[in-house]
Amino acid sequence: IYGGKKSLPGAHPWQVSFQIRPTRFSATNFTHFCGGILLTPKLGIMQKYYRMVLGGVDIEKHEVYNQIVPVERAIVHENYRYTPLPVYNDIALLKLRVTDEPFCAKETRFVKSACLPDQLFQSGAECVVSGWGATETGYRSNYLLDARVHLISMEKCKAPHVYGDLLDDNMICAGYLAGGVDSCQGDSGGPLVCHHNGTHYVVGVVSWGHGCGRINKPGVYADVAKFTSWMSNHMNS
Ligand code: 4AZ
Repeated sequence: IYGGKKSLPGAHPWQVSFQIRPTRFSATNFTHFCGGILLTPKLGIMQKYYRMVLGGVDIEKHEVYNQIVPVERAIVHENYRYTPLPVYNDIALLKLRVTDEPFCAKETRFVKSACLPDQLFQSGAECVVSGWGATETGYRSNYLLDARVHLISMEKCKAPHVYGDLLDDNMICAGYLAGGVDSCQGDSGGPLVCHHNGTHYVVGVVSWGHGCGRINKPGVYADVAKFTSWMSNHMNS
């Protein structure tokens, strides 16, 4: 996150840290790979997997509120395509493998599932993006950061000096054309959340962008509203 601040514990209870092992044989030493979003106590969304850590803010610490769950199954969108700029249909569903009854993640003050949008959010809406990705220092953050960003209209984001034809209708831009505040590498898979009448909705999934925080190169997100029927089809099967 560029231009962000340390989040408050419990402020992003649907935020997931997806972690991979550096080597095949090390039992511990998982490291943060990318973000994810808890959709239901049994499902999360993002792009790659191994284990998910829920409820945490400091990924270097074992926090008492952490829930660590392996991934049982991943469903990657059938039209996912990494070019790498742009990334098309950058969305996947991951089923949690929860071994203890009641076989799901436990909803707590620090772990909650996010809501899918049931209405359109207008451009200009103020939303929040969070993650452990790269900051303006060039390094990733061990602490979960968040930043306020605005939804940017397709018309503005499709301008030739912004992203032109790289954008498709399943993407949504957020940030500032002036640069400075943005998501970055390591945040991908994580939530872009907007609130309405006291409810938080996952409007976007961090996906791609030309660098981070650059002028006229805002962050590009998978537009969750365009994938809700794809998600419910695959969640029921
Ligand atoms: C990435 O590589 C990435 N500035 C994520 C977000 C953005 C750029 C790159 C947006 O995961």
